[in-house]
Amino acid sequence: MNTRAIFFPFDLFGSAGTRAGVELLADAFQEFLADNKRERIATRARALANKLRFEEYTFETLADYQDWRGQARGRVRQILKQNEFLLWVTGNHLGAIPIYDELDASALVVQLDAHLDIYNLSDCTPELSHGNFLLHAELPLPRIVNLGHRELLLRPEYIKKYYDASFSAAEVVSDEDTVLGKLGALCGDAERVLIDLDCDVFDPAFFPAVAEGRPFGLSPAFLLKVLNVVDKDKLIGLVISEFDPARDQRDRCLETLMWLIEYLLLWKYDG
Ligand SMILES: [Mn+2]
Repeated sequence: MNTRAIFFPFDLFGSAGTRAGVELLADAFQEFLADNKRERIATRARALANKLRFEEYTFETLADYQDWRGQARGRVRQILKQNEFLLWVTGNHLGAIPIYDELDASALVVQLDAHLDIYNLSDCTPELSHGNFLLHAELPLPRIVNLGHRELLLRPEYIKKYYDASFSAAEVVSDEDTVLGKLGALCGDAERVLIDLDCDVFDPAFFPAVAEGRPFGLSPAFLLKVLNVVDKDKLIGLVISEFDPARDQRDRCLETLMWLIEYLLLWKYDG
């Protein structure tokens, strides 16, 4: 199974500045590929040789935004059909909607996000945005489980309309084993699993480089525990969004994401 690493710097309608995060990660990813190619000592990275394909989109002109969602959906559809592993790095979380559009209920999205993107409150725009895009995604939605949200106001019956399950950061912290057990059961029932990481799921102490950080978040290490309960053969992709490098401190958020990407790829290809 090859990996298609796609850098899709979409950041309209929320979190302007995250486009630069995608560009930075694209550079770092290419450096990672070049380093692996150059290395003469046999390292674990040999397992990745000829498996990774890099693609980068640009949004430089108005024309690039014409039918951005349809274009992206087409590309995602091909990749899913070819059974390639999808690494999709996008600007704001709305840049993940083409993937939600293309998945159906046979897939489970493990969504790590401080927000439940179904906001309909008085101060929210009814137009498509990074805070409400699940209301606009094509039906049927994939099954979605949120981990790490800090939502306090939305009512459970409303959340249940869109989410198979949701575990707030407070629930994760209070009873991590139970949450991971339930997550494992949900993954067991799914044919395919995709991890959707909105960087604002992390606590700002670990990850300051997001536009709207929220306190009481998760630690990056929690993600490793999530990977432990996901069946590797069912995992079809990793989506990353909302990395705003202008707010980074000495590149530690960039390093967090690159380490995670490398860890996941080596885990996938080298056990
Ligand atoms: Mn979010």
